[in-house]
Amino acid sequence: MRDIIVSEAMGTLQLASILKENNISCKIVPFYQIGDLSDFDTFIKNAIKILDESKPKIVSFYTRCDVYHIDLMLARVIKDKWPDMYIVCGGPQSDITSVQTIEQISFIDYICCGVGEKTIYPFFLPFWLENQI
Ligand code: B12
Repeated sequence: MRDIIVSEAMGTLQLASILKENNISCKIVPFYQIGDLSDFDTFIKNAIKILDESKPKIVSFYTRCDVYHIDLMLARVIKDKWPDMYIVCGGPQSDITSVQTIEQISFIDYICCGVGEKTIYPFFLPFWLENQI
């Protein structure tokens, strides 16, 4: 837990705690827990294994310029394997490239711009309810 607090973006932690307070389950998976990015094939295999175990309705990326290419490569693999899984981006990089990303990258379903504290619960609730039925 301490590792996640030290390494994970504060924005992600804030949003996860809002979901938790509202009884919507979510899991934060930092890239370093998935694997070593220099061995990308294993990194992808590990990511698929993690997602296969939990089968989330939504995968959300906190995007930053230094890792946006990784987010997008992983998102493409996820969408190919699970077309019904929604892929969402938030954070500074998708914020500034929101129009270009949505226009050019078909496997990104939503981009949440700006701060997310007021958006996260109303945005996630319908997906959560759909999953409960
Ligand atoms: C604090 C900070 C850091 C801290 C991070 C501490 C931490 N654990 O979070 C430190 C010093 C470690 C850091 C390092 C780096 N940083 Co920095 N950092 C910032 C800073 C000043 C504030 C970020 C912040 O916490 N904001 C407050 C939170 C609450 O807002 P937020 O992050 O935007 O998150 C909100 C939204 O994005 C949205 N959101 C996000 N995801 C989602 C998902 C959904 C579904 C929804 C609805 C909403 C949503 O909701 C969140 C909560 O409101 C910003 C500049 C700025 N003023 O924003 C730069 C900034 C984010 N950093 C930046 C960069 C480049 C880096 C480094 C890569 C620099 C480097 N070369 O090493 C490293 C990366 C380190 C790493 N691997 O994590 C850039 C990113 C630019 C970009 N286009 O991506 C920024 C924007 C600075 C800049 N103007 O260049 N950084």
